[in-house]
Amino acid sequence: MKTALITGVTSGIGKETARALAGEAYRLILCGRREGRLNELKEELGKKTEVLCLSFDVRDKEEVFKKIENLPPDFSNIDILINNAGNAHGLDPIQDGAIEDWEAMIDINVKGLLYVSKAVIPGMIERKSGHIINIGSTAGKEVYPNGNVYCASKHAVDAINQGMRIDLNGKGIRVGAINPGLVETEFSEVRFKGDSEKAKKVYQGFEALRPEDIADIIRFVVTRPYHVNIADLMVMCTAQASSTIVDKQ
Ligand code: NDP
Ligand code: 8X3
Repeated sequence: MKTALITGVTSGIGKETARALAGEAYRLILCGRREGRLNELKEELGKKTEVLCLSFDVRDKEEVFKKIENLPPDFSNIDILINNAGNAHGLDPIQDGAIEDWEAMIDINVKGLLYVSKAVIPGMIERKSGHIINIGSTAGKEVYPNGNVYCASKHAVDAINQGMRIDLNGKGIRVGAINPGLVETEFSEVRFKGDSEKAKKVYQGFEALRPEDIADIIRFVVTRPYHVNIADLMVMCTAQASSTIVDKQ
């Protein structure tokens, strides 16, 4: 039985990915900050597979290393790492952006992803086997108005994904990114700081991707034979052509 560690499973893409991988009988390490939600998901998925909850803030590097380095033996050999935790904070022109928002995005989306990866990669190298999936974004491929720092954080994920693949080449580890366009999750609620009306409007007038769509792709990616590595995949809903071109009715 393979073990998958997924960050950010308390909502959206991460939660559906955990459900999809439970269906494939992967042993799961569920990560996120909201312990109540982690436990609820454990309750649900524990009927299908072995599940461990690991609650930490990806920004807290001591906590990240402490938790991952002290996993119980059954869960300590991580075969699949899904670097999913992340969010946008704010949508403002650069001159009006809040420094705390910029810091949150860089600390979570970039530095947090690096901390978790650094804690997991040595075991993969030792075992000469592993699969890392970095959740990027179309925002890591193009920049849109007011997206400035969020787009920068996802461009960094794009570069880190490429760098990881180059540096881990020959070590038996697959590395690839999934770059979704608009997916209806709690993403915009977080971006607009709990303003649900504003968040809902982002996905109105067209059929956005659902988190299940991304989870289905991740299931496909992780179940390919070892010699197949999906290195960089971009996925948008049919109504979306680019970050700024969306066919809204
Ligand atoms: P959600 O807001 O629904 O989920 C975000 C997840 O990240 C939550 O489980 C949250 O858990 C976790 N998270 C956030 N901050 C931290 C932190 N500091 N420490 C640990 N965990 C954290 O958003 P999505 O599912 O949409 O987003 C998942 C990923 O997909 C993100 O990287 C996002 O950038 C990316 N993405 C999203 C798109 C979209 O349109 N929705 C499109 C392209 C990419 P908790 O709060 O419990 O810690
Ligand atoms: C999320 C997609 O376009 O809202 O990364 O930035 S977008």
